[in-house]
Amino acid sequence: MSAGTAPVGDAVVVTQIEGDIAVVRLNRPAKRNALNDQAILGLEAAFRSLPGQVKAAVIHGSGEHFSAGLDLSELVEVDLNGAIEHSRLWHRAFEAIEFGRVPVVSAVHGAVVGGGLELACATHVRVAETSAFYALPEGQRGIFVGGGGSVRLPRLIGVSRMMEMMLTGRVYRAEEGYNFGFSHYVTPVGESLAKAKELARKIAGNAGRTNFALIQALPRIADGDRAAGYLMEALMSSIAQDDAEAKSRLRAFLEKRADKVAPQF
Ligand code: 1HE
Repeated sequence: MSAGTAPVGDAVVVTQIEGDIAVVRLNRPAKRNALNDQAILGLEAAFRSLPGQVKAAVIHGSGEHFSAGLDLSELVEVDLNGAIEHSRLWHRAFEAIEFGRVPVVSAVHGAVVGGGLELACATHVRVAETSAFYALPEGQRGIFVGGGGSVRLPRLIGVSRMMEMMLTGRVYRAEEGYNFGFSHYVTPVGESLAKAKELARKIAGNAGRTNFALIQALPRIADGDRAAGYLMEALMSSIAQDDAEAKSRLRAFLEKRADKVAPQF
């Protein structure tokens, strides 16, 4: 078994608190972590109720795959109103991840497809095992992305590549996905979770206001117009700088007590 571990009880989403990080696990390996309503509601609840001590989180999946995407058995009988509600439910849950209180690192392996890929793309840092593969089979199933994929993926990989993936059913491998932005790291099989936890711990050690600026202000600045962006940046950088935490970190560097920037080969 790779990044996944044995399922715990019946919960579809399991959260464990490890010091200042939360580890959230999709726990439906028999269905390849296909995302049913229970899983989406479980993710939303997990990210909306993180204890105050938690400063960063990790998401990963039990079994041989990160996620097979939407549980297709839930879609067959849904009418138009139900379908809109369903998509809006996913939007709320994934917004709770992307614009929640803490930065989130995903550890992915095996299938990272459809809604599973949309979920991974709602996280801030993605670590993929060499077993990971990416696809948007919605195109072949006669549907469209509904979990925010049309908003998030073009920003990561471009409209053209997303269109090609959906039109042709293209499956990309881990290294290919790394090259165009699906993941920031590629690890050997079985090592993504440890790497994701290491990164989450590092992120948890950042100044709180810096993490806030990165997950709340930066994406809004990037989405908005330049003039508003410069203003927001001036405000955000001043707010971060004004904190005692920033002042003590700056002093530590000037007094040669802080790490230098060093390449990690
Ligand atoms: C499922 C699902 C699912 C597996 N919904 N039940 N996603 C897809 O179109 C991907 C569909 N799944 C697959 O292509 C494959 O299952 C995998 C490549 C992910 C894994 O293959 P494998 O051989 O390891 O597993 P399997 O034998 O195909 O599946 C094991 C069980 O999980 C089986 O059920 P069982 O009762 O026969 O044991 C499968 O039916 C079940 N299963 N994937 C329901 N997706 C908000 S919009 C988002 C829109 C989308 O995400 S569309 C893309 C959906």
